[in-house]
Amino acid sequence: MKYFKKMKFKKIGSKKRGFITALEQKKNIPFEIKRVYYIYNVPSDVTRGHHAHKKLEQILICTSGSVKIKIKDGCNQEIIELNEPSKGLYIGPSIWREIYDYSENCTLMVLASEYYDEEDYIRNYNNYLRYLGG
Ligand code: T46
Repeated sequence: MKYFKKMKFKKIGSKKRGFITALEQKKNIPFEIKRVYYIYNVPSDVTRGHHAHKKLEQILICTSGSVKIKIKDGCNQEIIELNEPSKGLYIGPSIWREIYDYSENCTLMVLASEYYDEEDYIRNYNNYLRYLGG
């Protein structure tokens, strides 16, 4: 799978008892999960991200609160809001992301297809455009 895609996961339960959402690699998660990390306590005026990855695939899930993600592919851009633990955003390789408007109670959980590797990051937008250009 490439590029980016909004995902909706099954909510099991009821308003009365609460809900469970299960994530299973190679089932509703389209890759083997090698790493999970989460981002939290981000001040509302901070924008994180500002990078693309060469190989990494990730799924972002806002397990509490809300956050916005600006996605760019070199030509177009789209803004996606995550505000439900049963919703996710798949981001494949070569996609630029900027993450902002973290609500006070936001916890952004990320499932990643690879271990952390700084060599996989493109952290400069001009270098990103050059990378896309081949
Ligand atoms: C992404 C967005 C959604 C580690 O040591 N291990 C890790 O697994 C990660 C993710 C980060 N780090 C270190 C690297 C930096 O020294 O934590 C520091 C902050 O990382 P960064 O500035 O890349 O954080 P964000 O929030 O800008 O980006 C992160 C991920 O790095 C990135 O892959 O897509 O969250």
